[in-house]
Amino acid sequence: MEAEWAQKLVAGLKQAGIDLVTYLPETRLSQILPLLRADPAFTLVPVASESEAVTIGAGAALTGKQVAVYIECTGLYVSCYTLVSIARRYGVPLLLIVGYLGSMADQRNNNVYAVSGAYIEPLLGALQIQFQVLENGEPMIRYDCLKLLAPRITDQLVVTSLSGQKIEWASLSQRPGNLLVGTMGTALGVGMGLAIGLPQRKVIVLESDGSVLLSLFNLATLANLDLKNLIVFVFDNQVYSGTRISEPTATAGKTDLTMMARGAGIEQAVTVRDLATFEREMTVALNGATLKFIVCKIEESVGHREITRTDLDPLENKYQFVRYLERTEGKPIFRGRG
Ligand SMILES: Cc1ncc(C[n+]2csc(CCOP(=O)(O)OP(=O)(O)O)c2C)c(N)n1
Ligand SMILES: [Mg+2]
Repeated sequence: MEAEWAQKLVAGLKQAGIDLVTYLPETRLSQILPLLRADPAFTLVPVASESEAVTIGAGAALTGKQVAVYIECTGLYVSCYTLVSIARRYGVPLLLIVGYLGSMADQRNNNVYAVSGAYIEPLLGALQIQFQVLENGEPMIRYDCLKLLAPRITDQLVVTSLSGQKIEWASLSQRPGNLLVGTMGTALGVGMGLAIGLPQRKVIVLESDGSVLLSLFNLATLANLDLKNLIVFVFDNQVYSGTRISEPTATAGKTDLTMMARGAGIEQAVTVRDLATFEREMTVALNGATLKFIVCKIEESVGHREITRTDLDPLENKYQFVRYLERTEGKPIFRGRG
């Protein structure tokens, strides 16, 4: 682990109010230990078994300590018993920081470690422990995400919101299945309509934070429609970038679009913060047959301002799009207009 990320992890723990860490050392995240030890805000409790890291952590949590349990993923196998019989049964809040040995992103992954890593995510699922896999933490920008998505498009329909979403997508993909809506608060609704009308066709919506905030009612409707052929990417740069003065949106404050989507009933809503996770979620979404709502936390980028804008007129785009649907769906859509 790079020193910078160790510092960020420890700073994050401190900011979250963690003041006691039980641990059994491991290799992948070990750079956090000297940092934790050097900071008087943390009490460190070394243990001899990960199972004990949980029981001691649970006892301390019952006294009001804010506890993190730092272990290797193999220690999750060791601590299943105490996680269930104490932490889960008593409902004790514990933050698990787990070195993901043998994960796909583990640079020292080999056949020995891979076996340890292979069962970790299903195990956490079985234990009903919410988790987030953190990759290298590099911030991502929208263009890099779209560059990964563009070559994966075959016959999917893609609807874009405005500003960078539209400009970057139009430059990366000139397919007739693109509907470059380009207005605020409308792309998600239009995408939902397309997905309803063509249930056998995958529809992808490229939304933005300001735009979704303007059409929050869509979330409740979408949750109850449960469209299985719709993928929504929300590129959340936390600003109204298209205005060129980049005023912060509500997501720069306390608002979390993933939580709002979940609250509306879209259980599959997830947040993605780095490119490797984006690629993984995108692949699952493209291959799957279920609604996906993926909030991509991105750094604001202004590269799209240098990209030559598409010369496609909105009506021209509509006709291209509908004629493409007529060809590929084998049915007339514009009837009797001659
Ligand atoms: C209904 C409406 N209100 C205001 C605007 C002015 N406007 C143009 S771009 C923009 C910012 C859009 O922000 P966001 O949806 O987050 O996309 P970003 O530009 O950040 O990618 C705004 C507010 C608009 N186009 N439409
Ligand atoms: Mg924005």
